[in-house]
Amino acid sequence: MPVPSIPEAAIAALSSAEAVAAFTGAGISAESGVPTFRGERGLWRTYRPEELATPQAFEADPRTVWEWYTFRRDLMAKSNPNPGHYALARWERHFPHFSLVTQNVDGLHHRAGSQVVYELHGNICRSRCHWCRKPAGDLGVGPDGELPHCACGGPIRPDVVWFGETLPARTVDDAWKDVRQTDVFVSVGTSSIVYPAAGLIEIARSAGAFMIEVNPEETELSGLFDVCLRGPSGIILPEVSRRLGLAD
Ligand code: BJW
Ligand code: ZN
Repeated sequence: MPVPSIPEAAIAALSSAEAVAAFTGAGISAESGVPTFRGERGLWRTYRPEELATPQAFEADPRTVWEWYTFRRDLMAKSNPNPGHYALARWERHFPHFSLVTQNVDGLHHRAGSQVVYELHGNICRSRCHWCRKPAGDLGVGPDGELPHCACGGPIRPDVVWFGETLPARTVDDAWKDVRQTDVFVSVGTSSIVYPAAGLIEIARSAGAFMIEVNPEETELSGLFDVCLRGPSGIILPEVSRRLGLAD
């Protein structure tokens, strides 16, 4: 794919920014081989996240929910960060204030070298008790298919945020505070439909940030952005870095 040209307004805004916030979704990991939930190439179309990623689904059929997560854990463990993840890790070292807020549970930002990542929806590698919340390392389904349980008797589950559940309060506080103060807000690879996370886009806009969207497709909230860069983030973000004079 030819490298798209980046509008001067976006480069000017980033060049003069003191504070930059990046907000990422499943699309940034698509080029690492991790399927998105929705959109043209969303592989989980056979599994609707609205049906499986809920406490009700887990309580009714923990085996099926665990099957989905075991499959995804294995896939994510085999995946590697792509140039989009590495570009954002480089931005953390470049901008005086840089905040990385992700909806992703795959840990690829950390593996690309980002030091501080606000993980709004948890992390798929970790497990915890569904009842008492006690951490349970990376415990999953046993070799003979036995479902893991906590000492309290509760079922162990992936430490992610399902529909109807609240996001981690401290992470939300920190991320929301940073976004209210940012000069430039860059949304990457999200369909912008899952709340409260997508609300960050509206908050940044209301706070007067210069708004950049990176996504091959138009999204629900594209109208709130000053510049929409239509293409894969693994190509666009390194090109923005190059225009900013940052070596990879
Ligand atoms: C590329 C690309 C490339 C492709 N480069 N881009 C207000 C209004 C309406 C509803 C609600 C509301 N507030 C709350 C709700 C309910 C609900 C909700 O939002 N529902 C919507 C579906 C309508 N929200 C919740 O329930 C949340 N909790 C909550 O609100 O608590 C308060 C409360 C509690 C109790 C009662 C009442 C209120 C929790 C939401 C948790 C979401 N969890 C999941 C699963 C996480 C675990 C797991 O991974 O299994 O999080 S669902 C799933 O969606 C996952 C994602 O993080 C999230 C967002 O998806 P994302 O990242 O945007 O991915 P996609 O696939 O949608 O989009 C990919 C994009 O990439 C596409 O646009 C492509 O074009 C693009 N792309 N290739 C760049 N190469
Ligand atoms: Zn427990």
